[in-house]
Amino acid sequence: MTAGVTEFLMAITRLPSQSAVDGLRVVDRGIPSIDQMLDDHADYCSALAETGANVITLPSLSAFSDGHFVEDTALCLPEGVIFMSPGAPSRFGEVAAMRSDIAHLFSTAHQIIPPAHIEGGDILITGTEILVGTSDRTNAKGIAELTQIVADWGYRVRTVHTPPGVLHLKTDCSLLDDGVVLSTQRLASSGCFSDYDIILTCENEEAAANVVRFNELVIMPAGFSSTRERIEAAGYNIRSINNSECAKIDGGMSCLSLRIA
Ligand code: CIR
Repeated sequence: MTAGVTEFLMAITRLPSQSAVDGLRVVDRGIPSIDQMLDDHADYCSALAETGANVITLPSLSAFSDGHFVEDTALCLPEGVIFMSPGAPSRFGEVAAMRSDIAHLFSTAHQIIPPAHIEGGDILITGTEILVGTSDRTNAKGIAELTQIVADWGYRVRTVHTPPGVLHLKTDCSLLDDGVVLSTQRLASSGCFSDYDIILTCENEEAAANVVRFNELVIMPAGFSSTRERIEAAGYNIRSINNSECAKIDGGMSCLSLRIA
């Protein structure tokens, strides 16, 4: 399963709705500007498309304030798609919408069913394994269902622990390359990346840990110059995108797309 963990032909995104002002958040950091969020979303989609990928942008879902965080609704693998079971009740309906939009792109589709819960933000696919973080959104039943589905396709799942108070596993880490991760110190210190080369985010730049390696680009949130320098020094080609508005509702770079090899 080593091929294709950083190479993608297609990405699925969804336009933010005006209702994103009501997106879920742990801490109040102010009301997001939807105009700015839409500009940032357009930049993000341009960066994906610049790599040669086909970028499909789905219409906004006014009934779902977090609907543009498409990553949490599905896991796309070359063998098929697995629709998630969000742990946040307000997000559950997003999955049916995504299923009707993208199931036809895959030869096989599975659905995780409650009380099993799992969100895509807790899943990190590397060249050798699938890491899944337990969190407030992802439970043991969700991980067990996923493990059973992907075992038939030859994938090994390893459960790790998302640090306390952190929304998703990938809030704190990203794959930069096959065998190379970007991680916060608080996550890496658990030892979960002992088999990987690790680039740590710089002090007070934990929010830089959620990036997307997409073909030749590392798409990262703007404003984290020390971590950016560190990633660039390791030879990666960075594109930074303003994330001030999505950050107010706990969203980052990976949440905004489903990536299809
Ligand atoms: C939520 O709390 O569900 C959204 N406001 C943010 C989701 C971020 N998704 C992700 O990191 N994959």
